[in-house]
This record gives sequence, structure tokens and C-alpha cells, in this order.
Amino acid sequence: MSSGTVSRAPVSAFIAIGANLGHPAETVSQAMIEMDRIPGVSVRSRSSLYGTAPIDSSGPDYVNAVVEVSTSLTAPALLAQLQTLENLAGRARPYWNAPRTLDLDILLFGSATMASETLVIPHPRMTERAFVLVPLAEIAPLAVTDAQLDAVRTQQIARLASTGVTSGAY
Ligand code: A4P
Ligand code: MG
Repeated sequence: MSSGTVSRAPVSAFIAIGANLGHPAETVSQAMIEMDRIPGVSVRSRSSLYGTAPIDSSGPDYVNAVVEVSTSLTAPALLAQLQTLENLAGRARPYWNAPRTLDLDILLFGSATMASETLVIPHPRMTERAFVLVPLAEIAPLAVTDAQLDAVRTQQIARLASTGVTSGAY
């Protein structure tokens, strides 16, 4: 096993989910279930699903959501697991910001900050995007400021009826 695969104490991390090809709502809901099945990862809270207009991207509207997980994995190990889920969902990468069947981005990883070639935390574009800030604010109100939400208020986002995942917490 590579070095640093497992850390000692569980960390709370927030993961953004996005999809705009195939069956996006089903894919996003299924991704929440699959994340919870990753050894060392427990999904603690799920936002609603949101329909969002593409930002710096093309194709149909996206479905976006954010989940909070508790994880004993390191951030790079978590990213590797999330990329496996993206690939299982048929993710292709023909060009940057291409439409996608599933995109899983780590927004926050405890209080960690890091910037390697493969992983930047906090996610560098998270505060520019309503499709991240609105679902994040739903499950973690203290993680998002009113000023940040105000700055993205012109971006189209609409809460969808149901996550398709049954849980009583929200
Ligand atoms: N990477 C670096 N930091 C991270 C991180 N914190 N989490 C690296 C995840 N990955 C991170 O990502 C490219 C590389 O970023 C990875 O190999 C990883 O090592 P990718 O998912 O393969 O490619 P991408 O999708 O082109 O990049 P990224 O960063 O996911 O794109 P963005 O900037 O997040 O934008 N509009 C709407 N409405 N909804 C969306 O969900 N998404 C995007 C993607 C654009 N417009 C959108 C949406
Ligand atoms: Mg990504």
C-alpha cells in the first residue's frame, strides 16, 4: 500500500457532485450511495439535488449536490477513490470542462490546505460557483458567507424535488 493511505483520526470533508450527461439525477443519487460504500468513508449529510445552468462549460443543464463525509482516508487516497467512481460512471475527459457523466471534487478536507499538482484544497473555484455554494450552505451554513452567496446570485440554480435517497435528516 502506498504511503499515507490511511490517516489516524476521521476528518470531515465536503465533496461536490456534478453531472450533465446520461441520467444526471440518478447518477448523482447513486454516487452518494457509492461514496458511502468506500472503505473508510461514511456519508454524514446530503444536500438536495439542484438543477444548474452550465458555468464555463457546455451541454445540458447540470444536476449538482454536495455531501459531507467522515473519512479516515488521506485526501489523496479519497481523491483516488472518487476518481474510481467517476470512471465507473463512464467519465470521459475529451477536454477541460467537457460535459460529464460524473464529476466528484473535494471542496474541503477538515481544516487542511494543500496544493499539489493533482490536488488543491480548498477547491480553488468553489467560491465562484452557486452550484457549489448553495448546496454547501444547505448542509453546512457556517461554511458559506452571505457575501459569497450574494456574489453568485445571478447564476441559475433551482432545487429539485428529491434526492432520490431516503434519509430523514433534511
Ligand atoms: N484536482 C485538483 N484539486 C482537486 C480537488 N480538490 N478535487 C485535480 C478533485 N480534483 C482535483 O479534474 C482534473 C484534475 O483536477 C484531477 O485529475 C485532479 O487531480 P477533472 O474532474 O478530471 O477535470 P475537470 O472536470 O475538467 O476539472 P474540474 O476541476 O472538476 O472542473 P471544475 O472547475 O470543477 O468545473 N457548471 C455547472 N452548472 N455544474 C458543474 O458541476 N462543473 C464544471 C467543472 C464546470 N461547469 C459546471 C460544473
Ligand atoms: Mg473534477
